[in-house]
Amino acid sequence: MHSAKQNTLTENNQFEIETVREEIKEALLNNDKSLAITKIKELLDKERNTPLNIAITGESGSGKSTFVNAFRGMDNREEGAALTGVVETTSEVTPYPHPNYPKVTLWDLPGIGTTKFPADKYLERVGFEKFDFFIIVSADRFRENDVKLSQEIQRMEKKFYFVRSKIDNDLRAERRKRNFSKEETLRKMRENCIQGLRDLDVEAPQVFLVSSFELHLYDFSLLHETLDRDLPEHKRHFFLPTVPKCSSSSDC
Ligand SMILES: Nc1nc2c(ncn2[C@@H]2O[C@H](COP(=O)(O)OP(=O)(O)OP(=O)(O)O)[C@@H](O)[C@H]2O)c(=O)[nH]1
Ligand SMILES: [Mg+2]
Repeated sequence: MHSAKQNTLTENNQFEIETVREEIKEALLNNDKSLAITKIKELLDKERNTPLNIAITGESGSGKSTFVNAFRGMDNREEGAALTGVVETTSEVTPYPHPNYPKVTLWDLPGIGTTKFPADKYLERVGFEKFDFFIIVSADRFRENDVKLSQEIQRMEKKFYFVRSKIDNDLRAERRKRNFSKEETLRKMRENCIQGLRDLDVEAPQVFLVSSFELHLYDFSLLHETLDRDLPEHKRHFFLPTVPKCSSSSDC
C-alpha cells in the first residue's frame, strides 16, 4: 500500500512464479506448445501451493477473534471457532486455516498493549515477518494503539487494511438520539478512521465498517472484494465471500 517493497506474498514464491510466467511466454513465442503446457501446469501447481498468511490484529476486545470466525464463515459458538469473550481472551498467536483454501491461514493475534504483549514490543513478539499482510480491527474511536500499530506496520513495509468493528453496537446506541441518521453515523465513523490514518501519512487509507454479527450489512463484502482485487493475479478468487451461516444478529 505504501511502498514498492510491500508484498502480499512471500517474495521467494512470487519470484518463482514470475520466473515460470516468463518461461511460458518464451515457450509460446518459440511456438513450443508442449513446453508451454508443462510450464502452465507447473505455474498452477505453484499458485495452489503458495501460502498466504493474514494477521488479524488490534486492541484486546476489539473483536479480532470474532472477525476471524466470521471470515471463515463460522459462528463464535461453533466447534473449532476461535475463542471469544468479554474479558481478555486470546493470549497466543493462533493460526486458523481458511476452510475453503488450506494454503490461506488467518492468524488470530493477542491484543496489542496487554502485559504479555506491550505496544512497543508487540510486532516483534507476534513475529510480524511471517505475515503477508495485516487486518487491524478497531472498535470505538481511532485510538493510540491503532496509531502505533499502523505506524509500525508501515515501518516494517507491510500492508494493512483497517476494519472498524462492532458497527451494530454503535448504530444501536446512536439510534437513541434525536435526529438519528444511519448514513451520517456511518459517514462519521468512516471519516474518523480515515482521518486518523491520513494523519499518519497513510496515502490511501483502506477503511471498512464491519459488524461480524451482520455480515450482509456495511462493508464486509466490500472488504472481500478489495482483498480479491488487491491480491496478485494468481491468488485471485481466494477471497470471494464465504457464504455466512448467520446473516443477522438474532441467529449468531
Ligand atoms: N455487537 C458486536 N459485538 C462483537 C462484535 N465482534 C465482537 N464482538 C464482541 O466483543 C467481545 C470481544 O470479542 P473478541 O472477538 O473476543 O475480541 P478480541 O479482539 O479477540 O479480544 P482479545 O482476544 O481479548 O484480544 C465479545 O463479547 C464479542 O462477542 C461485533 O461485530 N458486534
Ligand atoms: Mg481474541
